[in-house]
Amino acid sequence: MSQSIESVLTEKRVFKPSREFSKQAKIKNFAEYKKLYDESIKNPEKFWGKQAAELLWNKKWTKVLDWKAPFAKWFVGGKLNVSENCLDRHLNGPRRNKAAIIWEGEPGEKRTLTYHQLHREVCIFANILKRNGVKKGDRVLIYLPHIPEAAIAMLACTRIGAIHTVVFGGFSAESIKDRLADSGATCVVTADGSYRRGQAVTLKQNVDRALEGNTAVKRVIVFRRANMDIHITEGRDVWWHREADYVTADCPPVPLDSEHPLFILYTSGSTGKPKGILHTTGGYLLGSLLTTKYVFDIREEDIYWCTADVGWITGHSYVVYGPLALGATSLMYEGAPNWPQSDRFWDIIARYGVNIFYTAPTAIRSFIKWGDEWPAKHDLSSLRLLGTVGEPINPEAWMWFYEKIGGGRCPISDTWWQTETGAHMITPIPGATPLKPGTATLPFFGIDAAIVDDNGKEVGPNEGGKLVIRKPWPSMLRTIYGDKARYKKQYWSEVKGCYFTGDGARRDKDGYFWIVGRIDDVLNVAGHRLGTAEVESALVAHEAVAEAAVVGRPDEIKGQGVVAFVTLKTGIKATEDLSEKLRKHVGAVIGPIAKPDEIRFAEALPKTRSGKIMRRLLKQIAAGNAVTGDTTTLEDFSVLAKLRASDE
Ligand code: 6R9
Repeated sequence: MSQSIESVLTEKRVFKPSREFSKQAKIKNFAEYKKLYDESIKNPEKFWGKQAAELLWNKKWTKVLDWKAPFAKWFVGGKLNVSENCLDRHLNGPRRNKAAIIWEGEPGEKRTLTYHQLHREVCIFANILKRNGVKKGDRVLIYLPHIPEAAIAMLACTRIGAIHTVVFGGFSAESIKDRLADSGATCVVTADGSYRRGQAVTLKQNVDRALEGNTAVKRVIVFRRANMDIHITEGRDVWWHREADYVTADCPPVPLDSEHPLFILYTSGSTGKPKGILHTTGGYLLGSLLTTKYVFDIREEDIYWCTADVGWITGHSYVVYGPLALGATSLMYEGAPNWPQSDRFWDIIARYGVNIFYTAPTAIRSFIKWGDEWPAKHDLSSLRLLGTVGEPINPEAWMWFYEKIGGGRCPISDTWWQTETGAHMITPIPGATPLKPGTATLPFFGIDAAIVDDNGKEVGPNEGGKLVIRKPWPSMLRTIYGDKARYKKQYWSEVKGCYFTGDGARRDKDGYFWIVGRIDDVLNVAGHRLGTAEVESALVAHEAVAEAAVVGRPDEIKGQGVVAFVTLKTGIKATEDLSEKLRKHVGAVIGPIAKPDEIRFAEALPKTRSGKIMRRLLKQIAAGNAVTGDTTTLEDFSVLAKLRASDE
């Protein structure tokens, strides 16, 4: 990892936005960015207070920030409704009949929902929720494919003040079960199934399994997507389309406190259980709206496409809330990028005339592997701006994206941020920021980012350290749901007075941030966060396993792959078959993305004298490197020798 950072730090290529792009952009040059940034940092409350006018308030706030570190309240006393901001306020003008969501299913169906239509669907579903007993403050778990109904269900929750928790459709029954228990959800919204690479995926069946023994969930609302035969539990399960017959399309939005919880989204941390990141109404919406406006520089007539699934924070902020709050047209595609063949994305861009395209480095690396002939077949000239998110982008992948997809004319917004930050934090402003391949460049307005050493002191140019944020910002997480102590410990105790991101980074002489990656026990597999402890817990839960240690190893496409070192219970034989069983087991417990790429059986794991597994050594072994550095605390040297031997 540090080697790759050395090489990117010597990156000399600089790409300035073209005059043509800048002329029409919201922020037109670097001086303009700098002036606004400096003002925003000198007096953040004044800055955010002014920006809050972008939202529609039912009652204006009286105080911008109430900061009792590390607990923040933004826009105190204000009242607003997210769905009213995303829908109703666009209805009295030319946006009324503009496409809000353009959707394409994997098998090829097409749907367009105008703002008027989306508003109507959201009102109907909000009434369905109410009819089924959902009230303000209740938690609703959404487990849907990437279809407009996911956005409709989310917005319907916000309309009545219910708190949604979206679970990615690729997650397992076990994951749903954990999230139901932690959030205390009383209603689940799901579909019979979904499509992935031509295969129908059973969603309702997973929900049924997750609900075994659960008495808290009173209703399961099922959308028909894949015409599958499913089991209906009478008294608990209802069909979305049948319920729609019983309600009207009239549902006034409920004015909610700025700090009313908006959603909980679970993400991996350094322990075995994912944590519920809580976001609230006013600050989150302002953050997602402002970044969508400035970072994607969206124009009224644009077609904007973010390829993320709504099950991730990127889907929340940049498929649904940011673009809709702004009155933009957001494109959603349900399926895989290589279905039915490797040019599906380029085909979509050409057919809809997409202007702004936001995707992940792991996808870009796959595109490169599939070959230049796929994008070359399509007219991509509608594109004006590109974006990436999820992990550091290798400079060569950046260059490929810039040239082969952007035709050398589109700026790339490499956006660094997290589930916890709610919105972009370090990112170019496309009309203003000179770009260097591989860096997310500079902080967004109002974001005070810094790199510090172990003592919390800011480091000099090109010195590595911990990436922290020194001031609160509106779209920050408010807590870990139900666990304030963990929130404090996880984010606000590593570096005094600062929010600790979990990432390592450096700044170059121009102040640009180069993110190295996680420095905690979190892996980044194909842009998705995965706790090593989560995979370990899943493995240890298997009857054959005594102990497990999971590490990442560099992977050309996924960024990181998962390698599990496993010791078995006495009498159990290490076989190929068992290895496959364990991989499947992890897939079933967490979800397919967590399946280890390799299981390595070992007689023992290398440990320090105090009993801590020495992951650093395992990482080196997994990557096929020689073991270097300090091994003096290693309990039993023969363990290391054996692990090395098994490598040969
Ligand atoms: C939005 C999202 C957050 C972690 C984050 C970092 C990595 C995200 C990045 C990036 C380098 C970028 N990350 N964007 N690293 N450059 N542009 O991905 O949220 O799933 O919570 O992951 O992803 O390591 O800490 P989340």
